[in-house]
Amino acid sequence: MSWETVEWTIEEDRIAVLTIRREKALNALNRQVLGELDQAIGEMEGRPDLGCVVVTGAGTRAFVAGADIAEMAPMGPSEALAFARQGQGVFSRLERLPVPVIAAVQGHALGGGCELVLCCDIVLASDRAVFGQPEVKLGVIPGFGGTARLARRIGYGAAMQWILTGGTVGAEEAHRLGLVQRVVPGESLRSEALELAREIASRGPLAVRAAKALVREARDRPLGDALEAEAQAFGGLFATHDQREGMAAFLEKRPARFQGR
Ligand code: CO8
Repeated sequence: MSWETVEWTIEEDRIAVLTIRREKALNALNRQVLGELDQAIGEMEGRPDLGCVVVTGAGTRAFVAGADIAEMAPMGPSEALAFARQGQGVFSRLERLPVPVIAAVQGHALGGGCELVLCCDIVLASDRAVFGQPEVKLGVIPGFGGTARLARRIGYGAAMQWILTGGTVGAEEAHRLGLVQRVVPGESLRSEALELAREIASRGPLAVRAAKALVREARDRPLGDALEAEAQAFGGLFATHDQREGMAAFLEKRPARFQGR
C-alpha cells in the first residue's frame, strides 16, 4: 500500500504505520501528498481488523515541515481556499478514523505538520521534536485546522501565543502544555510508539473504537448529550462477546481473548 509520497504498512498484527515520505522537502505537504494521504486513510477506514495506527514522517529531521511553501507561493485566493479545504478534509478524515491514531514526531512539526499532529489522538515526540504554527511569518494563517484545533488542545492563551508570534517550542514545552503525552529519545521513538499501539490494540476492539469516538465527539457536544451518548454506547457493549469475555477473564484471573464482536 504505497504511493510516491505516502505509504502505509501493517507493521505487525493489527497495527498500521502511515508514513509521509517526501524527505528531501522535509515531508512538506503538497497537493500530491494530501491526495495520497486521503487514499491511504480511505483504505484504512475499510479495515475492521486494524487496532491502532501510528503516523510518522520519513527521516529524522522532520515529521512534516508544513504545507509546501513553493507550491503555495504563486496561488491566488480561490486556489488557496481550495488547498485549505483539501487539507482540512484529509485531516478531518484522519481525525475521524475509527481506530486510535498515534503521532510519532521525530523532528519539525510546523504549520500543516503541527495541524496534522492535532488530528492524532496521542502524541509521542522525540526529544529533538519542534512544534509551532509559523504561518504569520509567511504573511498567512494556519489553514489546515490550526485556528480551530490548537486552543482545544493547549488552551486559548498558549494557542494565541503560538499562532500570533509564529514561534516554535521544543518537545518538553509541548509536553508541559499537554500537546505531547511522552518525550522519548529519538532512537527509541518508533519502538515506543509501536509498544503503545500494541497495548491499545490488545484491548477490546469494540470498546477502544467506542471510547475514541466518544471522547473525540464529546469535545463538540453539550455535556448532557455527551453523557447520553456514553450511556448508550456503554449499554450497547453489554450485547457483545467481548464484554462477556473481558469480565469472565478478569474473574477467572486469565488474559482476555477478544474477538471484536
Ligand atoms: N515547504 C516546501 N519546502 C520545504 C518546507 C516547506 N514547508 N520546509 C522545508 N522545505 C525544504 C527546503 O526548501 C529545503 O529544500 P532545498 O534543499 O531544495 O533547499 C529542504 O526542505 C530542507 O529544508 P532547510 O534547508 O530549510 O532545512 P533546515 O534544517 O535548515 O530548516 C526548517 C528546517 C526550520 C523546518 C525550515 O525548513 C523551515 O522553516 N521550513 C518551513 C516551515 C514553515 O514555515 N512551515 C509552515 C508552512 S505554511 C503552512 O503549513 C500552512 C498550512 C495551511 C495551508 C493553507 C493553504 C492555503
